Amino acid sequence: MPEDNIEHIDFDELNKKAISQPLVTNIYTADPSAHVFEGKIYIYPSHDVESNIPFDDLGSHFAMEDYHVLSMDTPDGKATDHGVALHVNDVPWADKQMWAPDAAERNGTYYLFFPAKDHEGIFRIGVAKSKSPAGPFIPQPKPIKGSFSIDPAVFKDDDDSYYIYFGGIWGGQLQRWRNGSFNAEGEGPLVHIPGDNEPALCGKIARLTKDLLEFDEAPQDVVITDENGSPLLQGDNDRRFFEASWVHKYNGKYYFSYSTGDTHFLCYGIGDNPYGPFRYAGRILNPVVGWTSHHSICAFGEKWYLFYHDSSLSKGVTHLRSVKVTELIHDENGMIRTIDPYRG
Ligand code: FUB
Repeated sequence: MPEDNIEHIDFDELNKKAISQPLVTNIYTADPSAHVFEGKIYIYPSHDVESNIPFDDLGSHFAMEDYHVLSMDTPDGKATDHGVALHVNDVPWADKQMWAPDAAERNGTYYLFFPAKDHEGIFRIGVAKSKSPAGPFIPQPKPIKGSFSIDPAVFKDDDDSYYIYFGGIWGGQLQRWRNGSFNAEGEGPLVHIPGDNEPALCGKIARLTKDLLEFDEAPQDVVITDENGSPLLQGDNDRRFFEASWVHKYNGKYYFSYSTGDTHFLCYGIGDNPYGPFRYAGRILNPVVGWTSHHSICAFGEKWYLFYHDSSLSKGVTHLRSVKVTELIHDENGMIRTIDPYRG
């Protein structure tokens, strides 16, 4: 139910049909990355604000300036907003657009991974550290060397290796790095995008160094394949990668999930190792109100949960979103049951 349809929506009715309600209403939040730290659920979202920047296909209206951390004792409990955890003014290399972040813990230190545009207008990924999962976080003076694009998600494997997944097309600039360096020509969202019959642009993965502050290897493609093992094509808009990478491990398999962007689905593929390839396996979440869809998947106790967002609280304003949570079910074959965010 993307933005072009919102004038037909009765939001009171829609909210009655919604399978879950915003976790907080004092601020707008989006792109929730959830983790269990110290026995509680910590959520690292974007903090949406009204900037009055006109809507465009590069997402300039997503002009976020800081991050707040939320926490909950249980998935059905009340969420606490811990206030500002990091502000763009405190990050020497960053200029604007503090988009979807993630966090990781190692040896009692918490690391916040976040994208922002640098002073040349190029998205980079930074790291900030704290002794508390709620922050405040102290940023590194420079972004991760060789980092680019948006939507970092950090996955810790059972052998204590940490991997960072990232990338997003259109406003996320992934297509501008297609040939290995930033192409300064042509800002439009579709410039540099492959043709419909070419392999789709891929999200990226790199193992992190032990201190979690740098890439330990050159980023590689995260390939999603179809039922015949061929890479998905760029024209396969209902299934190909757009942004919002996330990885979770279930019964020894690796699940790579992501947003299809302009077709508004959250989808996933299954692989045998963190690098993939990931065989396309289906949809996790049908379209929500608002253009974007972005999520995380997190176990708490015996159950799994999908953290996601929609724009129902702002009555359809695409850049004013609210984080929500609902249970996610893997069936007996390990397939994820598709979730409809509004009943009936
Ligand atoms: O929140 C800004 C951008 O919108 C995120 O980086 C994307 O994943 C989309 O949710």
